[in-house]
Amino acid sequence: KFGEIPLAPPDKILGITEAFINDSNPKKINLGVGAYRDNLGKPIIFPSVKEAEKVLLQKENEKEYTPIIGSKKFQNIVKNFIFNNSGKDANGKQLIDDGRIVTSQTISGTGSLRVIADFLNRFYSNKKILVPKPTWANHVAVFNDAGLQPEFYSYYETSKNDLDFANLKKSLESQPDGSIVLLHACCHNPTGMDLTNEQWDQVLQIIENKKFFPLVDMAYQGFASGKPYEDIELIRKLTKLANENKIPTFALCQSFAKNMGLYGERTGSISIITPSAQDSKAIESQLKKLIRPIYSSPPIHGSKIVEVIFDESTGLLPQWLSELDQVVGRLNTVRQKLYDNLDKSNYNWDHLLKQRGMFVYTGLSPEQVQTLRNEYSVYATDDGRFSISGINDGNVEYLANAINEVIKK
Ligand code: PLP
Ligand code: TYF
Repeated sequence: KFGEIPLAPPDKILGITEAFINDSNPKKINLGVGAYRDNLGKPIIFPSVKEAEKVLLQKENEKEYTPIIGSKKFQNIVKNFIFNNSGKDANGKQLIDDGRIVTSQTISGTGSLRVIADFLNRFYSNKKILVPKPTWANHVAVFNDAGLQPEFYSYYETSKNDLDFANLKKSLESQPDGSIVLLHACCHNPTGMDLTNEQWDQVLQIIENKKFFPLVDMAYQGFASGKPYEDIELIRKLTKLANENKIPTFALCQSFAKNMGLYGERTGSISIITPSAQDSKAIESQLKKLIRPIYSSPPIHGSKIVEVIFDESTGLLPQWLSELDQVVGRLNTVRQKLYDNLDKSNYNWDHLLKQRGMFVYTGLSPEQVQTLRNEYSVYATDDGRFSISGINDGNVEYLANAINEVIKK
């Protein structure tokens, strides 16, 4: 009955912004949500995106529904962007040419995760999905709601502020064959710590041996190196293994929210690598059947922006890549500035410089995070994750000082 519906707790990440808004301290800093801010603390629209919107304003002459899985043009852009960078990734190209990749536009990365989770729940033999500990909180919520059974594998050792690779391997090896395993492509959320190429090789060997189904989440492509084409080493390894039929199938969730700043446009994709072109036909048809009764078809504005940016005649692709590089450059600068201003006499902060992407995973306790919030109006999630785009020249010293005071207590 409606009168008996219990109150749900606020979202662990988005709830932080609500508390931040209600704080009247002029020095307050929001390090909660992972969305980019410039050096003045303001959200941005990439100039290349604005240009693309101008093109659309002039040329767009319909707002028709796009097909259930998005336009062919968008699908092909995504396939080539991720699996066949400028024709240079022979393995990805082979999979595309062989008709072994089914791509659908989705409602950003979250929608992509939900669609593949629903799909796996419907068609995959195994419901267990292994996720790193820790992982983005919404992963667990999405998989649970889709009827899968998330379970953690070791990933990070908070007491050492470092990856726990030995236990990562052990915990994967102890799992039943055929489980689904979630991998963060780069800029692991929340820790910012990724596996090295050699470590990926070892993990992929376990995945091959145990016949796991890899599900890759790539929300931060470009944020590790500043260059999207350099951040897809894991995908390159997987496409090679798929061609060799060692890991014949996997799926990839991708989003333009962060790297093109299209957060609210909800523009992303799911790609499923299948054993054969014939399987692709069936899988694509089932994907349509699954999506149609949920939201029928995806929104078009964001995907049209992507289409214009990738249209060579506009010249916007190199512009976007250079703007993305600048965004990542600023994040690296504030990461370094925060590090420089932290008191290292009694506390080791070196892990901050090993982490990549939008976050630093400080290792501060929930109590210390609370103190930062209550006494300094510094808002971060309870796990000690700081979204560093909230840091800028105007507040980095205040922030570092607040942290220095809190760890003295
Ligand atoms: N996956 C991870 C790890 C994320 O951090 C995010 C967003 O923060 C997403 C997926 C999905 O984001 P969106 O739905 O905005 O594309
Ligand atoms: O900061 C994070 O990890 C994310 C960001 O619809 C986010 O939770 C916020 C809203 C949304 C998707 C992702």
